[in-house]
Amino acid sequence: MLSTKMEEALNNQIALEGYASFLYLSMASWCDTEGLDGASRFMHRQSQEELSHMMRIFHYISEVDGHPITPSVNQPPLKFESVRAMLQQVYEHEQKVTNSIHKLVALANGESDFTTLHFLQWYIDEQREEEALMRSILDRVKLIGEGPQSLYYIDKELERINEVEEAAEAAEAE
Ligand code: OFO
Repeated sequence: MLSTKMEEALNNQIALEGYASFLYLSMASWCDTEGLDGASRFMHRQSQEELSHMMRIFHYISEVDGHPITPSVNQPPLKFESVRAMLQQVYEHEQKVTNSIHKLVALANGESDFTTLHFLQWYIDEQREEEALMRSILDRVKLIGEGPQSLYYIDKELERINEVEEAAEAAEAE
């Protein structure tokens, strides 16, 4: 059984994960209009992942007899200054999500809610991986630089990451 405070905090996390999904979907759409197919596919994948993070919490709240709340949709930005600025924004959003997960962990700990504490472990690992991935992408984007041809190489790099992630997922499913 969740405390009212824990239920509310988990519902806020649902909204944050949901917004991340919509933000990344909007980024995927912008990349597509810019002809950046690799970046668009990458952001579509990120958007789907966030949706699954949202649903994981949604089902958890139901499972422990709480009431998961479907969040309202906030309009994310439609355009982005550059691919680099967009990726930086993703990284910052991931840091915000990590902070929020850590606050949930602290709350669960303080309430001795060991079931939720255990449930949140998955998110701690996921956020560590996401932040590391985004940091490594940003490092590579910085190395490639901002010249006129750089967009081509950034897009190719993101396509390569898509392929690596897809291969990892396929291996996991076997
Ligand atoms: Fe679910 O916030 Fe990123 O991974």
